[in-house]
Amino acid sequence: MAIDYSQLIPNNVDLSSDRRLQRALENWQPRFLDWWKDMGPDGTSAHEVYLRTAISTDSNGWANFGYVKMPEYRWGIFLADRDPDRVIAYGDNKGKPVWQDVPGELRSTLRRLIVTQGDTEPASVEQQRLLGKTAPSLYDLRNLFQINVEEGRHLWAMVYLLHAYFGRDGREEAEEMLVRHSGDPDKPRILGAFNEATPDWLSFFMFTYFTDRDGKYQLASLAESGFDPLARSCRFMLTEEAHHMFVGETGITRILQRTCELMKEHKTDDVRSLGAIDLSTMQKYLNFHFSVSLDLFGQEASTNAANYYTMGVKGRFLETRIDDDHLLTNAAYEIDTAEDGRIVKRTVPALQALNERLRQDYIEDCAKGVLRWNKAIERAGFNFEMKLPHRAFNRRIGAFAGMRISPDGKVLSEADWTAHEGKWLPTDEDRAYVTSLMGPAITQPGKFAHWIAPPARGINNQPGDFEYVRFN
Ligand code: BYC
Repeated sequence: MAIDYSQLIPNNVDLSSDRRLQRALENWQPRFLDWWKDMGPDGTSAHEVYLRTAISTDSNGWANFGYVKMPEYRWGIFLADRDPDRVIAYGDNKGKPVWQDVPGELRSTLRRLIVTQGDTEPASVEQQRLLGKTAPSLYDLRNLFQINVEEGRHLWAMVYLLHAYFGRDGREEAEEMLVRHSGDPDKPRILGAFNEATPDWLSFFMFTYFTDRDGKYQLASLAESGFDPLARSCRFMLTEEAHHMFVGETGITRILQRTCELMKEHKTDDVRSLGAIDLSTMQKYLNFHFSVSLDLFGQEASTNAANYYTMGVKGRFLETRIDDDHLLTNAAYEIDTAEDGRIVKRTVPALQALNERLRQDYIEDCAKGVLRWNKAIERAGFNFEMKLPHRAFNRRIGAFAGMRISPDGKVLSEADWTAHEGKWLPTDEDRAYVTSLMGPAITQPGKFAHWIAPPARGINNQPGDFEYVRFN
């Protein structure tokens, strides 16, 4: 269905046919805009940004480029097209038609998942609020803003579901989305990674590589939901997520390229003296963002995850492409877990291991980008390998929470950990150094900060000196 842009809230859900719902969402809209003004990208209301806006949800329509003032971005409600033959692919309800409404017994479970998902979206916008002040180029500034408006739209996607299917409770949850704030000591965001700061562009690229990728895996699992409106919302959100991860992967590649260039030119590893980011600092940031993102998958053995699956609420990554019985009642899965202070392998019922299985899919996906980063370092003629740390490293959720574990997976005493922590995770000094590189935003078209290489190509094939953002 085409998106109707003539409405106050653009949508492809025929919103005007349900006046109550339309009014409720039109009431929420000004509160969203106030939140965007207060908590969204700082001082940007007059900028005109070369943004991609969806005009329909098919492959031709979702990437339409043009200049937009961000507060005038048409945030709306876009669901992927309905497949009338879709059936639940797994669990006790396998083979039954998907639900177009919320089954009563699944109401609180679904609400909770939708709220958890929705909460991350505005959280990330809040985390990135100040980054525009230090953008390394107009190209990067534009990408930041593109991500910000799309995360705003992803919040709309979840708020629509809450309003349309969860009555008064849903409306209350939608209000709370704008009341919790990232890092707020009294009203924090729900999941840990979304309360960490994103104070600099190295953190931003790591976040979009690692944390947005958790988004990909969680959204893909929810795209398998038997609750069809949720599945269709997530399917469309996934099309946008790919660009966010691209920004992360290429951002890191460009920093690595610049660092290697300077190492080569000056025949030294000490690129800090040359105003660039050294490889070991990049590894520490990687360790931090990877481990914090691993926590987002929940417990290694989880009865919640088993229940979501059995009930047909949340599936596995690409569920329909997996060749098994999609019931998993007799299947087993080996997980890493902790016992008596040691890391051990245990075989558990596969249903309980679904969070861990998704985490494993995610880790394998993360490793692909690391391989490409290492190729870039190797091509530049250096012998340094970026590595993903062990899954138990620096965890706060799950079996390894509270344990001290090195990046190569050795259990350490507190003293050993303290002695080495500064080699593995960014220290205050590292953070201060990276922050010191973040100068005032570079706003001249085609110019880049000293510590990052230009991208291989422009957005929508625009030339290198394209004016991605116009300041008014
Ligand atoms: N932090 O049985 P478990 C994105 C709690 S990112 C705090 O494992 P379950 C994006 C848990 O709530 C994707 N608490 O739980 C990226 C439970 O509490 P109760 C976001 C945590 O239910 C970048 C208890 O521990 N989407 O889109 O399997 C930019 C037991 O654990 C955490 C989703 O997360 C944690 N990390 O939870 C913008 C999808 N982990 O019941 C956006 C929706 C667990 O004991 N959420 N707990 O009080 C879910 O699917 C699930 O809630 C979880 C795992 C994956 C979070």
